[in-house]
Amino acid sequence: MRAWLQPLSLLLLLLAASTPLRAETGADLWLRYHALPDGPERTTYRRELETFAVTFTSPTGDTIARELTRGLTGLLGVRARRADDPRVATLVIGTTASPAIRALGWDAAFKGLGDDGFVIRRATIARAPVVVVASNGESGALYGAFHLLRLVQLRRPLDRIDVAEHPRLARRLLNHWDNLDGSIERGYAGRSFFWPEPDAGRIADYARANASIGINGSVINSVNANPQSLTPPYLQKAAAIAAILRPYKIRVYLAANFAAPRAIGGLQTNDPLDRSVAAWWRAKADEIYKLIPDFGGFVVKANSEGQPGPQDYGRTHADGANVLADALAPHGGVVMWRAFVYNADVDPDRVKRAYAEFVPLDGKFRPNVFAQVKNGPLDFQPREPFHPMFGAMPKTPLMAELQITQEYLGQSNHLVYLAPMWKEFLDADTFARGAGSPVSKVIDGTLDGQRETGIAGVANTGLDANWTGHDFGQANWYAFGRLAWNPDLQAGAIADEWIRMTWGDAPDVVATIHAIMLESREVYVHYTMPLGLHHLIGGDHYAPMPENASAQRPDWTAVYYHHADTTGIGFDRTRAGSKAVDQYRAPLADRWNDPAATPDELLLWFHHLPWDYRMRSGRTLSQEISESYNRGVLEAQALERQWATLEGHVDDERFAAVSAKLHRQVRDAADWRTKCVAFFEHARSGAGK
Ligand code: GCV
Repeated sequence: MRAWLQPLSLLLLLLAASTPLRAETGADLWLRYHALPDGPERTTYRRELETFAVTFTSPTGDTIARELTRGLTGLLGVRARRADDPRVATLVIGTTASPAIRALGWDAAFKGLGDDGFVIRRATIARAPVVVVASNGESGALYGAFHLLRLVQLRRPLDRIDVAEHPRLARRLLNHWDNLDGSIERGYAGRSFFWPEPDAGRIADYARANASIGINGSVINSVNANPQSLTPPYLQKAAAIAAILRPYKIRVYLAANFAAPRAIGGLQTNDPLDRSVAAWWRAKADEIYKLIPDFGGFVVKANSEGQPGPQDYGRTHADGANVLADALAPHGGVVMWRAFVYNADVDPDRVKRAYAEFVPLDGKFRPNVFAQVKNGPLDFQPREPFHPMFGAMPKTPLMAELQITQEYLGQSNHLVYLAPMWKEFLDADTFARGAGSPVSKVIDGTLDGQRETGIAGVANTGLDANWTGHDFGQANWYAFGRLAWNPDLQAGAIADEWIRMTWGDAPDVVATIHAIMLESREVYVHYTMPLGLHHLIGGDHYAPMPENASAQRPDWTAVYYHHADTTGIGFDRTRAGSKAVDQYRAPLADRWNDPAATPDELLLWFHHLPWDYRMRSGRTLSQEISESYNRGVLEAQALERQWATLEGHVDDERFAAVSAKLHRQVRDAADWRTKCVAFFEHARSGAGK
């Protein structure tokens, strides 16, 4: 047997773990591993888990051992020991490569789990009862170990444990919009831990957190990619980052600038059909794989918001994606070609343009190309219908892009739990193959038989002590990982896990925070952009600016979207308007074409309606808008009051930090109401014209 902790550090760990309500910075995320209360439950866990064996020796095996030592020692208040021999352990973590695991005869259980899946069961080894975490691969053993730690954190009994889990999506990625100078586009939690110099300690902790929720890839630079990121000095840094992430089974991906052949390669052109360009990308891929053998691939933002792309040479998105895909294919890499395009020449309605450019290309992309598509057709608004590309490109794997960083949702000042919004998207029925064709089945490949599957979340992490600026931003990182693993999980269940691990499991604490979280997204919608209104902001994407009419382009204004004037309000996307409804399938197209059949939540997304339009509530549209804003403010105040009841029930430091943020949120909500209600009232009455 081997003890991994020195006595002094053990003492400190135990002391720290057992001090209730000590000040906390939030740095430990949901991996706090605070000691369980003394009692029979803890005694049972100690008996079951005190001595563990990992059946394989590798960097990932060592990572698992370190995490179990840390986690079990903290939770059980006794030094967890690593045994070299599974026969003397009470907990065995292994892969099917190990004779001890094979001898269990569980072959049938491993079928279909892949390398990332795992089983957790009880067994008998050397005539003694053991808990076994077993997998086909080391990644599954890692995820299984974290799953077991989660079960103990949640105080689930292990006496009849029988778990078999595997992820529904193969690539579960974070996209970091981190610039090489260390700034972060739409980042609200401090500077980057990747650039300009990798912060090794922070990156290792980041990797732990990601592995604990099954995230297995990181795009480490912004999609607004600096071509320099593909030059040797930056590739060396990427390789250093990859080395830290590798034991946690996280692959590095890079955002590539389509103009790199000219910008850093000295070529005369970036034309994807030019042979020298193809050769340049092949050589670049070879160079990257020499440095990073498990490199995941490229994400590309092309012909979008001023970024270069194949259309600069009269070529299509498929031509552009394929040249990179061909370079990566021999190494097993993929291209994630973003569909965030909105060329005004394609269609007057911005939300229609991606569909118009991409759907005709279905079947023209190489097999290792994803189209990476935001959840909605505009841009991460508080509420959008799902993007009509989901279900419309059966021959192309679609990678869903969600935004964890709260660009349009109060940034790191407002408490908004995003899982309910993501569930709305994942569960939305596309009707692509008739009723029962949800987005989740488009992206997990089951609807159209895709081999490549994935989801990406734009990260909300930075160097702030608590990682995400707002302590509740952590919940969105956590929820993204859990939904990437299984899109069918419920938002409430995910919240409960996170609350218990992050704040404690006292019933009043769990119930209060649960209620706050589950309401928070709808509250935000009510006081900012109710009834399907969208983009009522200015350049900071934070403060209300319904009067915004003078951005560089019309589709960056607010007036382009709300069309508020004396006749009414809303964007007419019906067959009498922009016809965006017809990018959706029956029966959605007909439903959303008719205001009476459109849910209130999406009404002004699809319809321009008179102010006296009679709502389901009996109120006029104009009254309903004011009512939503008023309600939102009252609800925001209620969130603050609910939180206040937790004083003394959670640690003081985080209590105060969240209280301050909620206070600001209430003030901001009132500003939204004042500004928007007055603006729309003026528009209605024609005042100011
Ligand atoms: C990375 C929105 C954001 C931009 C972002 C862009 C994108 O427009 O405001 O900051 O750029 O989306 O997703 O490419």
